Amino acid sequence: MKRALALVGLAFLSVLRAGRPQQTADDACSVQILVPGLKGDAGEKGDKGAPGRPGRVGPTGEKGDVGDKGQKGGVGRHGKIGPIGSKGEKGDSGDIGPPGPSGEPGVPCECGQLRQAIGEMDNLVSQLTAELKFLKNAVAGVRETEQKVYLLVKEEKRYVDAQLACQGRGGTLGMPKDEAANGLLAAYIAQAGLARVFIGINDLEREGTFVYADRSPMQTFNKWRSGEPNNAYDEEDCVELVASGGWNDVACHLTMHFLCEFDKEHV
Ligand code: GN1
Ligand code: CA
Ligand code: CA
Repeated sequence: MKRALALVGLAFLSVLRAGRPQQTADDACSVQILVPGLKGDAGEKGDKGAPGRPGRVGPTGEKGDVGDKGQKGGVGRHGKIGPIGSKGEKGDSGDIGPPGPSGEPGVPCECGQLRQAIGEMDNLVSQLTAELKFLKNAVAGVRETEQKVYLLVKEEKRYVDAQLACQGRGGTLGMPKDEAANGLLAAYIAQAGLARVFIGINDLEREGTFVYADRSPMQTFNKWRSGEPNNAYDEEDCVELVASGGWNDVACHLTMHFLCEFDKEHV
């Protein structure tokens, strides 16, 4: 502790004498004080220092100009197999092949007569079917498709009475739901020399929403004549088929001939 105080005192004195000439050792009353000497000459140039550490990474530079187009690369690997394409059109028939080898000799049988009878019956069935078709068309005056039988009724009735008359026969007013049925019915009334008949389509329940007589909604198929349905005079809620195949909405209270339709399943 004492030693520390002495050093502080010495330092104090050296501050007081700053600027005076340096004292010598012969000065009896002086206290010996250590003062730095004059600055020496510049030393020789040192050796080249070791290379410094790399600097920090600088900020991202501006995007450069688009470079020249590179050379075309080589053909790549095969890609994944694509989806199966749509079926192609049927090709032409091939040539008739060579005849096959002869079969085994048949077992002698007693059924020759039976076969002959079956063949004759097949012929008869075909003949009867043709005759029945003729009778249906020419005598009963009906037309048919695979599922339906159509009957043109040459009685003049209003729409609701026409529908009741068809129902009384076990059917409904005719409901052409595709081009084939509509074409068949149009030809039917044209052959009969009629211009128009009621068919089973109406918008009685909701104006503008036409449904078939069995209440099924109209699908995409329709044969409206140009400008129809127009609900003329604000009173046309029933539909007529004209001989050219078009549809027109007409007033339900008009009377005209009509077409009935029957399901073959129920005939
Ligand atoms: C007929 O009566 P008229 O010519 O205005 C038809 C309408 C058709 C119209 C087409 C009873 O009306 O349903 O929309 O032609 N009415 C009758 O021009 O046949
Ligand atoms: Ca209407
Ligand atoms: Ca109309």
